[in-house]
Amino acid sequence: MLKDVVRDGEGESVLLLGNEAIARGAIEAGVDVCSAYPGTPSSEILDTLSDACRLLKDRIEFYVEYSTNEKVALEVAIGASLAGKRGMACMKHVGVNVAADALLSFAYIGARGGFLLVTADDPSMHSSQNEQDNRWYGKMAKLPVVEASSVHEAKEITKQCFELSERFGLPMIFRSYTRLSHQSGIVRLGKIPEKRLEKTKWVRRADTDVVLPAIARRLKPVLNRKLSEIENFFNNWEMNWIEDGKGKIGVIACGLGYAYAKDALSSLNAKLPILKLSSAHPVPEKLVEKFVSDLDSVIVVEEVDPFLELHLKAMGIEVFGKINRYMPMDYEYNASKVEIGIAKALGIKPSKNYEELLKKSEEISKLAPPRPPVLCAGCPHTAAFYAIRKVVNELGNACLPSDIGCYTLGINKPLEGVDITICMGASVGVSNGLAHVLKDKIIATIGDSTFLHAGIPALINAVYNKAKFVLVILDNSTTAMTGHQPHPGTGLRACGEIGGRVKIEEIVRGCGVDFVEVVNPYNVRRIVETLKRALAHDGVSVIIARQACAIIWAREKRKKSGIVPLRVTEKCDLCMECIRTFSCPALNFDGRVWIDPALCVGCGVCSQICPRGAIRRENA
Ligand SMILES: Cc1ncc(C[n+]2csc(CCOP(=O)(O)OP(=O)(O)O)c2C)c(N)n1
Repeated sequence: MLKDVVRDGEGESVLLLGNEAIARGAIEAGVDVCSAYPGTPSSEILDTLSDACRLLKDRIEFYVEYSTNEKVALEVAIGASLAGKRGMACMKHVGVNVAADALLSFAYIGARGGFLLVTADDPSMHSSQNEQDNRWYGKMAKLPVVEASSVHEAKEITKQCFELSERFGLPMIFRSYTRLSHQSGIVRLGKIPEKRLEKTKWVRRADTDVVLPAIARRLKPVLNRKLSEIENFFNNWEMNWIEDGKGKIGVIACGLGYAYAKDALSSLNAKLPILKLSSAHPVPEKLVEKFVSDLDSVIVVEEVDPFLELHLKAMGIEVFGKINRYMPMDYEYNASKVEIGIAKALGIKPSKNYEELLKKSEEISKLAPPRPPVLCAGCPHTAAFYAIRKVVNELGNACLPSDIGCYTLGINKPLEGVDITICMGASVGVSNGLAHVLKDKIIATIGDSTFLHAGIPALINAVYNKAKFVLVILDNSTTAMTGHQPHPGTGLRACGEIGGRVKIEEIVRGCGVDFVEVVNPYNVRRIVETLKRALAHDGVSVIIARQACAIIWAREKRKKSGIVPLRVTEKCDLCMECIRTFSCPALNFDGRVWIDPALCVGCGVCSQICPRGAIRRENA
């Protein structure tokens, strides 16, 4: 909990969320600048630091910001490092794709003040569009990647990363994942240093900081040298260790894989030798050689890709891993999956009949009614998608590219407002391509945070290359999906101060779009009519559907005037139009149609949809 993150209790043990532990590690390291673009499972790191910087300001001063996207976040932390300060940028795994351009070149320059990139991977894709393993970025960028096997280690390793970064002149990458970021564990607190964020004097070092080809050519071997220096260090790092055991087969486990392997070995009652690694890249080869010197083969426990496994194979070590199907190639691990893999490699039976257990659990889960995630009651995105669907039904067909955010749930029946989702900003980019080859009309949707993150260049492209489509910016004035973080359109900042507010309509006009209209999606007739005019416009047209996120809006309303829910009157003749076409979760049917007053936020959209005029405000 936050109170424990900011606790001044050196040596005390507290229960922290993995992401809180990472935040605490950065605080104990005396971080100067922290930046992030939110994304599950990384978001709570900066959310925590955003609160902590206010609570700790009399003791330790550090700067915190939500950046417009991950590339900017990374560059903010790079700026701090180049000025000799400690910088940390946090993002989810796919965020590193956005930031990669800066990362791969900054690696050549190297860190001055300690630099840490935290990437939170999402094995099993609990809330992500892919399952990429960001250790490959370490290999590609020639940067160290470290992992933790527990929440306490996450704190300790985060803290150490800043020192290691300064000692070796290397930007460090800490790879977390959902099960580490979102688990709670005991953490022994260290000291919170006392420090001010003093401004420093710029020292020009253009011979390393300007990566012109001639300079980059000179820096490349320097980077390789630094990487082998840190590999030497990792051979003796206290976060990597060997545990003795019996037999000729050992286990090499990386990060959280170590925790799974320990559980699995204990269930199997097998005392195999273990090499626990927290340095995923570079692989400390001398330590590995020492470990395998008495062994015939090793079982590798790592998530997601056979990253270590390939390296070990290249070292000539016989491996039981993913490639030869002892360990699963897809999805996250757990203790039983690892136990099954280890048992297979050892030629013994697992401690339980997991196949039977799995079959039983599948049967049991079939008994539970399916409960797919839905847009909230009163969500303005539902109203916008309702209007889009109405217009599309009149057209007969249309293509509906969309983007990533709460609104991706518009994919479901009856709205069916999402035909394509790829990555943040792609709705606009893909519409550009579709516009040149499709007969059908195109109505794209994108959230406000996503538009500011990655939608703008593609919109400029549409103006420049005359791509004709309608873009609806679903502006709920927050980054709802990841926990209501503010963004430049809201003007609020992570440090709690008011910032400069960027107006989306002004950006859109500035991009050269001449059809720009702001509508409230709760006004169904108006948004339908605007969509029709936008479709008739010759060129790209933008509608900003602006209405605050229902959660925030309803919270405010409850505090002020209170919510007056809607109710279904006796005029209802069970035509079912509201349930069939609008599907607000507050609407219910059990022989009669009724509205759950506990869920209704009083947006009134259902009353506009009802063809019989049977839905009215409670007090009307
Ligand atoms: C590159 C990248 N960074 C972060 C995320 C996590 N993420 C998914 S959607 C989203 C933003 C959602 O905000 P907005 O576009 O305003 O839509 P809302 O959820 O508020 O409807 C974020 C940060 C991601 N999927 N990809």
